Amino acid sequence: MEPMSQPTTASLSPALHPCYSPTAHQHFARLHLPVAPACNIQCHYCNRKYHCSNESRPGVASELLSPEQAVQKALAVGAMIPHLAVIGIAGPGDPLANPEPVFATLRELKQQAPDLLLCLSTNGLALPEHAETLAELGVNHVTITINCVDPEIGAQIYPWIRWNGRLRGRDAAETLIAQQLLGLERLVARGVQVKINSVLIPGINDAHLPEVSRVVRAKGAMLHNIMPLIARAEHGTYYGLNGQREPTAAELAEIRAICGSDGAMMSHCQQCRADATGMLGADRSAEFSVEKVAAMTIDPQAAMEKREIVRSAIVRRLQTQPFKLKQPAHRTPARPRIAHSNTLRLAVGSMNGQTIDAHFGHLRELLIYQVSADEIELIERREIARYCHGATTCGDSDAAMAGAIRALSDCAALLCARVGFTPWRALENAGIEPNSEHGNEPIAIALRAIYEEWRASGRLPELSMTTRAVA
Ligand code: CLF
Ligand code: SF4
Repeated sequence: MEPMSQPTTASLSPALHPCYSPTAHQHFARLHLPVAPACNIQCHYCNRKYHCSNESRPGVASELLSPEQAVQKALAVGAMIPHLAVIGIAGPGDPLANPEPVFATLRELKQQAPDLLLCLSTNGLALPEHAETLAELGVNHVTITINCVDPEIGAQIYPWIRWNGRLRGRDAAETLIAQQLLGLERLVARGVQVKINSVLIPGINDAHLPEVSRVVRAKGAMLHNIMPLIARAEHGTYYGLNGQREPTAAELAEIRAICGSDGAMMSHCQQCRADATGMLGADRSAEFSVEKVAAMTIDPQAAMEKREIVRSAIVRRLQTQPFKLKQPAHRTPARPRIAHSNTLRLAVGSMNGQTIDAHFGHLRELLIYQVSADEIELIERREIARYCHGATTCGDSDAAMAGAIRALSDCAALLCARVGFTPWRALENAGIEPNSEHGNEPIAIALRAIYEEWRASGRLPELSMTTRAVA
């Protein structure tokens, strides 16, 4: 088939990926194509199902697809859901254990839907040998599931891997980890954006995940996604059948906070099925069965043009939020500030004044914004003492933290590129929500996303939390 006309560069922006950006997932959809039935390892939390429409967890799909069926489905979904941004291959097995159908699908998609981002999720065992091919095929985003970097821990998660026959126990885990880290390095060297997924398994890798986070970030992973173990007896997994417990929400939040102090952390993952379709958390896969897709008439060129229009409109709307800049006040006012209802007062850590680029510990100034449904307004700049002076010359960090909390006392949340674990806890204890999910995003886009989250969850205050005096 003739290749489609080429999309604009803007249309391929990674900022549109709903898993890599906490803002994008509110506006853009993704599609998983289940073309990869086999796997080359066994995880104790996995039991794949290929013909199941009831369970919503990784490794499950309603029907397997051939590459031809997969491409037809992608074109159909891309026509019916014009805010589709990403096509991913995530199973039900491991995509790189099924290279022929996976690469055939990706190759065809690159020709027929060049405006869509391509994504793939793998256990990493076969990644080093395929990294080059993935980059050549235009796979811009790859997720590697890395649950440990210690083979002793790995031996409790992976009973075997397929490697010149079968390896078991510690040897299996050691080989798998080495392949994962080598694959990560090769992808990063080729400019692919790599995210690491880790399954939090209480009593097995919980205390070890900060080390995983440190190692993978040092090798260039841009995002870490820690997901709670799903272990139910009815799923028939080893862990489910043997009473391995799932983590509590508090345990998950704590480990995400610890690992998030080192870099970007994903916390909106939906642990999708292998045939997930649509927005995260709002699955539409039932509308696109093989039978239904076969009955659809699609014009791929017209569909791509429509996607471009819809995508550009969303991006334009996000980039042109009303954004008034008032003359900043350099001193903290000593009087209460009364805000209107349904507004949110949010603090931002930014050195360049455009993006969320600052580490909390390095801040000397907070940018204070008032956000409403129609407007984002910079209302004030508040000076604070720097919390962190480097490893060897710490100032009075307790006093600096106390001062920062006073300066933030009328704010619902603080957005920074990074917030360390100790200040994170101190902020939470003071009722101020620390947030490092929007690192390096434009301030207006990040603030709008936070406002929409609070509005959707019914947390917008009647009168904003701004009636307290700011000393
Ligand atoms: Fe799919 Fe994964 Fe690509 Fe996203 S899902 S292959 S990166 S397009 Fe996203 Fe789903 Fe979580 Fe995966 S919410 S399970 S992280
Ligand atoms: Fe299942 Fe994925 Fe583990 Fe393979 S790598 S056993 S498909 S969870």
